[in-house]
Amino acid sequence: MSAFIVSPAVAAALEEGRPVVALESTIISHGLPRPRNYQAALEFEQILTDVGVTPATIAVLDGVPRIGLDAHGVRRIAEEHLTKASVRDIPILAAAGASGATTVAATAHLAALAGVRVFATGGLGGIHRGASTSFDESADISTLAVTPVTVVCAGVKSVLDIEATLERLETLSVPVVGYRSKVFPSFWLRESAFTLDWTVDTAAEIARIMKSHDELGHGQGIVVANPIPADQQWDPTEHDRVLAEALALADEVGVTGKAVTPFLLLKIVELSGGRSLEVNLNLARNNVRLAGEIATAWAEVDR
Ligand code: PSU
Ligand code: MN
Repeated sequence: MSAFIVSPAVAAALEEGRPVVALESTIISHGLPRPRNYQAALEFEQILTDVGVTPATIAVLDGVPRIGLDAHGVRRIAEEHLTKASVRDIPILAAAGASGATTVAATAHLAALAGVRVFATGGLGGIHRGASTSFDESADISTLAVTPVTVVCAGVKSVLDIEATLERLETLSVPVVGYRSKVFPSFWLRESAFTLDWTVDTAAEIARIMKSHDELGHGQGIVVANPIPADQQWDPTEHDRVLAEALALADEVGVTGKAVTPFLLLKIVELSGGRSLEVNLNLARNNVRLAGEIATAWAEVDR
């Protein structure tokens, strides 16, 4: 028996060379407030299904890593209080028969094991502020150094150290391309202070980069930075104010470790009266759509 289960729909699509996009479960369990998280999980899958792409939402359920969930599984990741699971937690959950919501790192890892090559998320985890003393660097980054998955994201949140995150991606030789943008986005905002070396304008171009990368790389992932459309971004002034408050609160409360990211995400929604949530949902939808296009182009290239 295989140590993980690929759903029948995902297995059939992979077998027939049809497009598949991986979706993570930590964004659902820990990144979005209830009950909007459940609607979002269903909606992300629907966006893909509508364009003929098979969604593969990934989680560990009762000790089994699952690539592609059924309706009951999607409900579980939204409603149960699942532990946040990174790559290192997967074997422990498996041995214990326990469940977990997978982070970008864990989702990318399981997607790659199953042969799914394109993954959509909201924002990538990254290097935290103060990491030079706390060593708080998301495993999302180190995992992408050894995992051949193309991740579509809206950059990383400005609660992180964006510059350090980009430096680390460079060190780890993970290609980063901006989608129709020369500037690395900062999640809720279209831009950050950091420009990118490479811009792509079409999904087909990204699929060709994936092909070349397979032939010439050493099995790293690729980061596609997809800024939210200008008319959907968060008001920059409110953004700066709320972020400063949320960071100060995290300090005050003394949150550390894997609780930091979920704490900040949910505090920011609260402090913004829900406005950051609408932006978060829009950028995630936008990433899912682009990932669908990339997977479709990849299915053509990978014949
Ligand atoms: N960024 C978001 N939303 C999220 C996350 C990050 O905008 O939900 C989640 C992802 O699952 C990501 C994880 O993989 O947080 C990173 O957590 P940490 O910083 O503890 O590695
Ligand atoms: Mn961390």
